[in-house]
Amino acid sequence: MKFKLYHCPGTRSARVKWLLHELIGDAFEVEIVPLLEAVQYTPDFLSKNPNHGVPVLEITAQDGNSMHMIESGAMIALLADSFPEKCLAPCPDHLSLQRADYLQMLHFGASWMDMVLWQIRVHEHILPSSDRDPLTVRRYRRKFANEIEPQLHARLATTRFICGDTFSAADCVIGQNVRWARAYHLCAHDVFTRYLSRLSERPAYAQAFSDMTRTAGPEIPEDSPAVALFTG
Ligand SMILES: N[C@@H](CCC(=O)N[C@@H](CS)C(=O)NCC(=O)O)C(=O)O
Repeated sequence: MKFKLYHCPGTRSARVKWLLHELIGDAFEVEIVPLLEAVQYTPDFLSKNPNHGVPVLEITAQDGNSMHMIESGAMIALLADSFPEKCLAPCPDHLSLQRADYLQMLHFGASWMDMVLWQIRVHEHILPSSDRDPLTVRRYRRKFANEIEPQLHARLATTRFICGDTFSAADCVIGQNVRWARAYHLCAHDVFTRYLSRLSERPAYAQAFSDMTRTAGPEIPEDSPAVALFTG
């Protein structure tokens, strides 16, 4: 199998880049998709992902057939299971509580937690100012602080990683989300600082995030063509 990741630094595609580095080092191709230049809305990119987002993971089989995966949670789950010798996911061969907890945290990160952060992002940084809804931002900031953060805090106060004392692929999702949340001044407690510092000791983590050169904040420049094309 060959892998090619369509990626934009500082976005959800870093989750998948991180896991690929954990699993296969540098043995995959990366194509940068400059989201601010609206490349995700070109016909060529839309033919790969009609939802106009990164990550896209192109998987090419030995017979030359290929497909595009367009959901980061599915990519993480598939990749971790595909390299069992790396031990980044509890074994799928039999039903175990560890496997149930791991899948639950992976999907909690890629769907529920992600959804809350995305609402904040959309209404604080992406929509044109006339379309932004401060009530939505307040609601989801409150939801994150009162419901999401305490669940993560309770886990990380007693274990080194999100599913216990062993690093798993679920940490690639939750860890990237915690970084994302901190850019919005959420997950500010020391327990999250210590979690990120444990994660950052991993060479694959450093590789995944080393391409983040943007020094500007999370705001999208008003003159980016992506603003007018953005659909939510
Ligand atoms: N559910 C998707 C969400 C992907 C997504 O929304 N990616 C954002 C970057 S973090 C994107 O590419 N947005 C560009 C756009 O919607 O125009 C996943 O996690 O794989």
